[in-house]
Amino acid sequence: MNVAIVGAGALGSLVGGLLARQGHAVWLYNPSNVEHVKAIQARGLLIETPEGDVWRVEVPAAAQIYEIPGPVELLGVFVKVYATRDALERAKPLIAPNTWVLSLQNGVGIEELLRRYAPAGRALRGTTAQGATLVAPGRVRWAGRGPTRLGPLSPEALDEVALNELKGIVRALDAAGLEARYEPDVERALWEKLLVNAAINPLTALLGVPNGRLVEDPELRAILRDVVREALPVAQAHGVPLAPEEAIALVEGVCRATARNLSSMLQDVRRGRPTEIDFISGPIVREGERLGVPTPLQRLLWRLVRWLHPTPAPRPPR
Ligand code: KPL
Repeated sequence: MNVAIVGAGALGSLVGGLLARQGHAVWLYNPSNVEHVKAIQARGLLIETPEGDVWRVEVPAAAQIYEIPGPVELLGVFVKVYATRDALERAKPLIAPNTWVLSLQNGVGIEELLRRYAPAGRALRGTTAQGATLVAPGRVRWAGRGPTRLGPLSPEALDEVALNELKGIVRALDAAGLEARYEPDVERALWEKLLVNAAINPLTALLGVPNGRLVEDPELRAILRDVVREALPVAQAHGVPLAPEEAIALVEGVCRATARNLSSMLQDVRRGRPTEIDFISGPIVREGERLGVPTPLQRLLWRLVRWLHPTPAPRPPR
């Protein structure tokens, strides 16, 4: 399979590198981290596995889109969620009528964009619990394994041949080590992950603590639970079938499983980068308004994160 990874940072490089190891023809593209690209060009991509091995993967990398021979069969979009439109615009030359466009990005709100740029029915969306950190240019730490779920945003537009092709992609991602499963209900999967991110990411970013502290400290744990309880009815309206205690168990379980991790939002804050808050708290507050579900805690978290770390997307809370 011909693959291009647009936004080959930590997770994108890991996914691309794992596919390349399986023999797929992968290109990594990263216009904003030229050092990373140069390091991969010079000595390959190094992947530190969760078991402590280091794999060296020969995979071509580019900082300019025109260097990549297109079109590709699979375009993986791994940029920060607020940079999706730019990334898709740049990647246009790689997209042909048979290209699948896959996003495993955090948050909710880019689905229309993906539909617009992908050929009919070929926009794929999903979530992953795989952990990756860029430890040095050209070197990615595979910080932890976890399930990857993906499916089509417009399943009704796919015939059986296309659906089988898509299931082949899921199998390829699974064989590469990503624990990938076909997800027929993408919306439910996205909103379940959104609930987790909306609870953990703003709190850790504002407090400057690793994920585990949110359950180890009794006061923070009580706050975390309140945030989950408040957002849950909005997630339920989008198909998440969890009862309050189950939702709390899910979020606390992620805090424990990733106890020493810094959330992606805290990492963004520490690196002085814009955060993804508009696509995490934003959908919960807006959907809450539409549904008549008050979400004052989420609104406050959104405003505080934005106040501390302005984001480029013009979506301020009201
Ligand atoms: O997805 C994450 C993130 O940091 O964005 C969690 C699950 C919170 C892990 O850190």
